[in-house]
Amino acid sequence: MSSLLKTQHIQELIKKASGLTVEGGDARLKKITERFLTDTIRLIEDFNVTPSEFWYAANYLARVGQSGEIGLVVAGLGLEHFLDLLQDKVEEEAGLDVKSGTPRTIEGPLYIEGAPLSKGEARLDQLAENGEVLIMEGQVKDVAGKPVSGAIVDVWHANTKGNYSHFDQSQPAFNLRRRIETDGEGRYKFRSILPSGYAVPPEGTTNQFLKSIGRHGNRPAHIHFFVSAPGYRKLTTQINIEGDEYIYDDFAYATRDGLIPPVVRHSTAAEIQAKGLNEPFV
Ligand code: MBD
Ligand code: FE
Repeated sequence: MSSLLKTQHIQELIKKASGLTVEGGDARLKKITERFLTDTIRLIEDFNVTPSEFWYAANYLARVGQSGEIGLVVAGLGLEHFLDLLQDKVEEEAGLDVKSGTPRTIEGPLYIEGAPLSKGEARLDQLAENGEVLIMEGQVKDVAGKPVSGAIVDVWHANTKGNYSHFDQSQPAFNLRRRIETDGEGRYKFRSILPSGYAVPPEGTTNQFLKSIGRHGNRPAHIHFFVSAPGYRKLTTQINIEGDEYIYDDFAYATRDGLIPPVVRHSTAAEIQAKGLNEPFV
């Protein structure tokens, strides 16, 4: 079959529809629109997409928007992970040291700004939830190994059901979300409960698509971090909890080497108490 895309009429249509034949407007947006239309028309022609398939897809995108799940779809398609790999490459080509530090990985769609801020340490869990006690401590260093005092570690994670406060009405505001300012040696410490893995809403628009292509919408148990300090670029990353069945089968492809720290299990209450941070949030 001959290609409509290659005809003069369609080539002119794409130029006109992209705003390239008129003055004014954003030049970069025009070129991107031209590419978008060219690639979309090529796809429709090559796959013989029918009008009913086309309108089904358009309606699906509208429903994704209405459901508030666009961030989930982007993560599930691996596009958010792709942006990380691209940023690594951009920084490496600019001569920055991207290998010495903690790797970046995706933010995801569930961050909420403005978590309570404290110095040095924090307790994240506000409910008497029957979770395994989690204590994490560390030191923020720059890529040269120098401790960074006064850095902000903004941490957020799911509860034992895989749900995040703000998106889950059964949790109080900012449960399992805190900002911790590192001490004079760049150290931070927090106590919380061990999160469970996340699953996309089973009846949602993301899962509808994932099921249609034979995939699942599960993430391994993980904890998110933004680490920022004046004069440094912000790090967006996560850690995974080792041993999780989805650790190398994350629907959002966020697991990276260097982001699976060892988990040390303590068997007695006394061992946990000795770690401190025993006062619950009030
Ligand atoms: C999450 O908790 C998450 O971290 C990502 C990336 C996508 C969906 C849910
Ligand atoms: Fe998450």
